[in-house]
Amino acid sequence: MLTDDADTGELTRRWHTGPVTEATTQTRYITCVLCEASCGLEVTVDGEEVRGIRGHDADPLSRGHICPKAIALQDLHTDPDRLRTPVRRVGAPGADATWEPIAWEEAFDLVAERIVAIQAEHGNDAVAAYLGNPNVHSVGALTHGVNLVRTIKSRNTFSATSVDQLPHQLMAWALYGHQFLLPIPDIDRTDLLVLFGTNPMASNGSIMTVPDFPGRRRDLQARGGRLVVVDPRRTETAKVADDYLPIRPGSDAYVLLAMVRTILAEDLARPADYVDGIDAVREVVGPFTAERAAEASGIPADRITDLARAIAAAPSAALHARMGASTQAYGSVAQWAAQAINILTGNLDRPGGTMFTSPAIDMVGKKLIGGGHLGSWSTRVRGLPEFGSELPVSVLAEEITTPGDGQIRGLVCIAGNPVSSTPAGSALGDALAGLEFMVAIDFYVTESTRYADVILPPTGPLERDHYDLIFHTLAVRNTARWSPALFEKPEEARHDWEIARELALRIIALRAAAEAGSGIKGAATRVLQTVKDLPHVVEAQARFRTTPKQQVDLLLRTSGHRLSVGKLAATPGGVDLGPLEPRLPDRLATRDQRINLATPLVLDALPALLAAEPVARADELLLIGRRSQRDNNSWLHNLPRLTRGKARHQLLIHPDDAVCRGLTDGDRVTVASRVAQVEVECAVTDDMMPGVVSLPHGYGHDRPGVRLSEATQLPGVSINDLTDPERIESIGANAVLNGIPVLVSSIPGE
Ligand SMILES: Nc1nc2c(c(=O)[nH]1)N[C@H]1C(S)=C(S)[C@@H](COP(=O)(O)OP(=O)(O)OC[C@H]3O[C@@H](n4cnc5c(=O)[nH]c(N)nc54)[C@H](O)[C@@H]3O)O[C@H]1N2
Ligand SMILES: Nc1nc2c(c(=O)[nH]1)N[C@H]1C(S)=C(S)[C@@H](COP(=O)(O)OP(=O)(O)OC[C@H]3O[C@@H](n4cnc5c(=O)[nH]c(N)nc54)[C@H](O)[C@@H]3O)O[C@H]1N2
Ligand code: SF4
Ligand SMILES: [Mo]
Repeated sequence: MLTDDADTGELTRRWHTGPVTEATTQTRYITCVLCEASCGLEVTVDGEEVRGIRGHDADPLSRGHICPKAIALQDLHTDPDRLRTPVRRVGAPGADATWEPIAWEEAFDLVAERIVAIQAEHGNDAVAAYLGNPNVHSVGALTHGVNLVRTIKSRNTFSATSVDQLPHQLMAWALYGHQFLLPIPDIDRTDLLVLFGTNPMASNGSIMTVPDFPGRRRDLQARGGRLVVVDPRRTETAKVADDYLPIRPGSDAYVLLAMVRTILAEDLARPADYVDGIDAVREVVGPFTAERAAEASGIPADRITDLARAIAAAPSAALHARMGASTQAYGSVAQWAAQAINILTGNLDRPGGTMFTSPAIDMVGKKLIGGGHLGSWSTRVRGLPEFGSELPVSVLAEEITTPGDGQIRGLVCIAGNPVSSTPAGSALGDALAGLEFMVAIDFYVTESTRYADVILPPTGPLERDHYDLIFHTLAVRNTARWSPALFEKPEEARHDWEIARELALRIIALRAAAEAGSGIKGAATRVLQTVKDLPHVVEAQARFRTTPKQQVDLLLRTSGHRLSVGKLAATPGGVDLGPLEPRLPDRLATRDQRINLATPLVLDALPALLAAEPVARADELLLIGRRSQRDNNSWLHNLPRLTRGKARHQLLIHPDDAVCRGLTDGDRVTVASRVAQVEVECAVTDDMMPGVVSLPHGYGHDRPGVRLSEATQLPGVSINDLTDPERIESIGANAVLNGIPVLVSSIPGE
């Protein structure tokens, strides 16, 4: 039953359940969709109430693992801040705005009409789309949301990829022929795991779906294997490693290239016979000596060469460079070199090395994801390249504010919070305020969605079916798991995919009517009725009306594994398809099914890297981000189960850097970058490398108009107010989010 919630006014409605009349306790098995680990959960429900959430011990992938975020799924389900009906903003964005509930049909009509009207007047590129991270965690967003974006037909399509893993995809495309041929560390069998710029003890892994990293790490060490961590902060993962090497932010490319050089110079390379270009690589890495790397990174030269030798000598080794190594000026070079080390030492495609998965639904083999292309078009203002049909999100603000042909005037923001997640977020917010129209598909009024004219809230994670199309492809073990909706959705609610379907069909209908010059007028719903028999409208309806469940079922049935949704649903925890298996060279998507290591894109970037100067002046520190196990990017910061406990928003600073600025633990400081300045408390800790400070990513909810009733429980500022959209990665234009030069100073009188 849906009733108005008196406490939260017109903004939200709360789902009240009736009294439980009989003992209805049931145990159900679902997938946690909050992070890449994709843990299997065992949930006890009583009617519509969650009684308990624990890890599912018999799950072949996650083996009983769970973290605090999954426990908080029940808070998310009942969260009074969560929107349950579409709302329309009344008044300018900000503290005084009010949000008025509107009916779904009215909302769909309004949104479709505005998108089509802006595109009719200014061209398709005038409406942009931004897709945030949770899209990859929702099967309906992948089956239907992506098609909605295609329907919008705008070159101005952006996503969280360009503040995250773009260099991985770019190098997978360049080396293996497909942006999603991403080798995964075979953690369960490796003898040596080397991690650059990733903190799986908190993040639970990335581009490595590795539920229970803590347990798998213990197993690794118990069988005599070693873990090495390279990171500017002594992270939770560094603390459990056998070896920890502090590295100056932004210098990974030098270190990794020096390791490539050592392997080649000392004749340690044992690549497979389908690898070409080694002589060319030997030549170009010549100047990237361990001494040069030591100067840039602060890691002693002998430690760098020793690490390279250790990888070459180990029976098996997997080097994985992730978030911290990607979001830097030479992130693609770093990713290339990481791949090169695995390839050259014979660790690519061998048990215990890095391997390609064999997912039941093979998104690559079935061509469900495009292979990738670079620079087929460029951004209007700065001329930065597209990759895989997306533009780098660092240009979003300038593309909105710079007048001229192709200027962005409308935005469709799907499961994203770019004000919090992308460089110079506050400035982007100012730009969003100037849009003619913005729609958000989201269930919160956030730093970003507060600028929307209309917010369309989809069902939450406990109310929808799920099959992990992406993370089965990136997992450390081959399994297949169907996750049925835990609760029926309320009748009035809409799934992500239903919202995408309704918008797309209306947009198609309005365009069809305009093209037919029929003069058909009226609300989009009525226009859709009128044109529904036109052939391409019939085709679109068929495409959008197939449910995600039907699509997954078809894909499973044709997978060659004799699977179906029904079969998986009857197997709680899913089906185990075994450990990763060697797949090369057959799996390669390159034209000649060989790997050309001498990637021209990378080779061409090396002279600039060699000549690069340090980015920070003597009085500046380098700012990096961090994640806590109890955070999830920019959301869930209002859920009681995750916001209790010790403060974790502070600027972390090394004691030497604190002393010379007259700072003591807990002082308030200003942190100033080229683009902005913020004030925040500091915490003094020798976990930080000297010269480096850290703020968590996804904080700073205290902004006018954000509607999170508990937001004050998590204070803090947004690191992305300080990051700089002018700092971009040299090949693919990924955002540089780490290693930002900042001035840190005490606040006089405090
Ligand atoms: N400085 C710095 N910046 C960073 C990072 C960093 O480490 N440092 N990390 C980067 C990374 S890796 C990422 S992935 C990005 C994330 O950046 P974004 O993807 O832009 O932001 P999220 O915080 O994931 O916001 C997700 C939004 O989706 C909504 N949402 C959640 N679930 C659903 C759903 O099922 N459907 C819909 N429609 N909406 C939903 C939430 O309410 C929230 O508003 O941030 C990046 N930015
Ligand atoms: N609890 C939790 N889990 C999450 C998320 C979350 O927000 N919270 N977000 C999810 C998402 S979207 C993603 S993409 C993954 C990311 O998962 P990870 O890749 O593990 O990302 P982070 O935890 O941000 O770790 C990045 C590390 O890089 C380090 N670093 C910063 N700069 C540099 C540098 O220049 N060089 C090197 N070598 N290291 C550097 C940082 O100190 C940090 O420890 O986590 C996912 N899981
Ligand atoms: S590790 Fe990730 S997938 Fe597993 S329970 Fe925690 S949030 Fe969910
Ligand atoms: Mo991410």
